[in-house]
Amino acid sequence: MSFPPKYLARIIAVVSLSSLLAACGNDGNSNGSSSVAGAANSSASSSLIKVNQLGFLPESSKLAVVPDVPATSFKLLKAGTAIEVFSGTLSAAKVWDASRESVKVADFSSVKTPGDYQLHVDGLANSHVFSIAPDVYNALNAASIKAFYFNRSGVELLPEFAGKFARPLGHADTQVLIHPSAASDARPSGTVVSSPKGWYDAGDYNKYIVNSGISTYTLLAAYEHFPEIFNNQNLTIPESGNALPDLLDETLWNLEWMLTMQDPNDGGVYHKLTNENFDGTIMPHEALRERYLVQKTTAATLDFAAVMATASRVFAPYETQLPGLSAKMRKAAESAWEWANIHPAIVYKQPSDVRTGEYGDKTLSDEFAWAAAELYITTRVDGYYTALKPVDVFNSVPSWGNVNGLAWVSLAHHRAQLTNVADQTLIASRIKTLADNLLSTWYASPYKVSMEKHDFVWGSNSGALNQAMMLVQAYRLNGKRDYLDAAQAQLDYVLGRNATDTSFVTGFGEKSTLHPHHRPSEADGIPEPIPGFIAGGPQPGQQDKADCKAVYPSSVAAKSYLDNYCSYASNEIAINWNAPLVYVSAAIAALTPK
Ligand SMILES: [Ca+2]
Ligand SMILES: [Ca+2]
Repeated sequence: MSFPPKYLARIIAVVSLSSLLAACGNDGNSNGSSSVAGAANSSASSSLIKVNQLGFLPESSKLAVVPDVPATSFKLLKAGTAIEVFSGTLSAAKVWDASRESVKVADFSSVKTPGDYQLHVDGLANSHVFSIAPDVYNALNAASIKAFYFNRSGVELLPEFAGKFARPLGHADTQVLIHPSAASDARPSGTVVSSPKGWYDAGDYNKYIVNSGISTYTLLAAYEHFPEIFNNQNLTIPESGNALPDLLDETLWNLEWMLTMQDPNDGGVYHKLTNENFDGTIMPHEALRERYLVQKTTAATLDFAAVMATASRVFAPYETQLPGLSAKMRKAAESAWEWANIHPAIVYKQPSDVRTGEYGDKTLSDEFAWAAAELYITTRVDGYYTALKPVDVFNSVPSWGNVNGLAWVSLAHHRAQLTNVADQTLIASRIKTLADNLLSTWYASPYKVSMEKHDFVWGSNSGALNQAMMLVQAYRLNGKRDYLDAAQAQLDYVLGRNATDTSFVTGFGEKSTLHPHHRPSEADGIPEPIPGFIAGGPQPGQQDKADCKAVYPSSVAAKSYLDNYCSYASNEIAINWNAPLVYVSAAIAALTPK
C-alpha cells in the first residue's frame, strides 16, 4: 500500500519551494553532469545480468535476473577468470510489469563454496563480481548502523570514529524555542528549552518524532530478536568498549533526544524539532537558523509511547550502567499514553511559517494499537491488550504512517511471555496471512521479489526491506524455508538485483549509489558519499523533476531512479529507510542455516 511522503508541503507548493531553494542556492542546484550518463545507463541496464553485488551466505538462496536472450543456460565463473564452477538452466522468460522487461532467472543456490564469482550468459557481459562468504553481510550491517552515528546531531564527529568524514558539532539544540503552535500555559510561545542529541532525520537537519518512532523501534527490535549479532559488534563509535552493545549505544543517542520532546507538564509530545525552512547545502555546523519545537500531536505522542515502552524493556538489563533509565522510559510511555487518550485526534497541521517535512497522518488507530501493544508487553497489564482491540487490527507492511504491523511483530516475538488475555492463534494468524500474501507475489514474480508495480512509491527501498522484515516474522514463527528465501530476495533487490543494476547502499557493491540527497555527503567536499546509507529508491512520481537539472533515465516504475543530489524523491537517505536495512541484514545473517 502507499503511504504519504514526508514532503507533502514540498509537493503541493513545489513552485514556491523551488524559488525558495533557488534563493538558498541548495537543492535546486545539481551539477547536471549525470544526465547524459544516466540516459545511457538506462538503456544499458536492461541488457545486464542483475545480482546482489555483495553476494550470499553459503546456505543462502542464490538467484540472479538475466535479460531475455536466446541462451538457455548460464555459468558461474571464478571472478576474473573463465574457470567454470557451476552451470545451470535459465528459467523461462517472463515480463515484469514494474520494469517492463522480459527476464529469466538463474538459480545457483547449490553453490556453497566461499569465493568470489561472476555469472556468465552467452551474448551478455559478465555480471558484477560478488562473494559467497559466511561473513558477507557483517560489514554491511555495521555500516548501516554506523550511518546513524554519522547523522548524529549535537556532537563533533572525531577523526578516530568518523575518519575522513569527521566534522564539527552541529545543532547543539540546547536552546530551542516553543513555537506558537506548541504554546501552553506552562510553556508559552518563545519559551527556551533544551532538546539535544538525536539523529538528523534524513538528508535534512531536522528531527521528527513520528519518523524517529518507527526507526528507533526497528533498531530496538533488531536487538531484541537477534542480540547475538550485536553483542560483540564494534562500530568504532565513542561508546565502543563500554558495557553496552554499540547498537544500543547508538539507539540511546536518539532515545535521549526523544525524552526531551515530551512536555513534562502534561505528557504530550512535540511533533518535531525544526527550522522554519530547510537549510541549504551546507555542513551541520554551518546551519545556524533558529530551531523550534512545533505542535504536540496524537501521532507523535503514541509513537513516543510505543518506542519508550519498547526501550524500557530493552534497557532493563542495564540498570547498573544506566540507573533509573528503564523506569523513566516506562513512566514516559505511560504518561504519553494518558495524554493521547485525553487528546485522541490531534492531527499535525503545518503552521504557515514552517516549511519542513510534515509527517502528517490522519489515521491514528494504528498508532493507538502499536502503543497499546508495546505497553502491554512491557507492563503485562491486560488493559493495554484490551485497548489494542486486536480483532480489529490487521497486519500490513509497516511504514512511518502505518504502524499496525509493528504491534504484531512485537506480540509475535514475545508470545511466550504474554498473559492469558492474549489470543495466540490470532497473533500467529496475523503474521502468517501477511507473509503468505508476500510469498505468493514472490512465487509468481519474474524478478523473484515480493515488490509489485504499486510498491514503487516514495522510499520504495524501505518498502522492500519492510516486506522482508514481515517475511522474517513468519519464518521465525514456523520455520518454513520459503519465507527466509523470499526475505533474502528483498535484500538481494536493494543490493543490486533490481532493474537499475544499482546497489542502493552507499559504499557497498561495484555499482552503488554515489550522489545521495544528503547534505553532509554533498557539502563535505569528499567525492564519495558517507558509507552505509540506503537511498530511497525508484518510484515514478518524480516530484523533484522541477528541482533537478539532471534527467531521470526512465519513467518506468522500477527504473525511475536518479543518482543525483537533486533527487530528493528517489535518492534521499532517511533513518526509517536505514533501520530496516539494519534489521534485515542482521536477520538474514542470524537465521540462515550455518
Ligand atoms: Ca558500546
Ligand atoms: Ca497512522
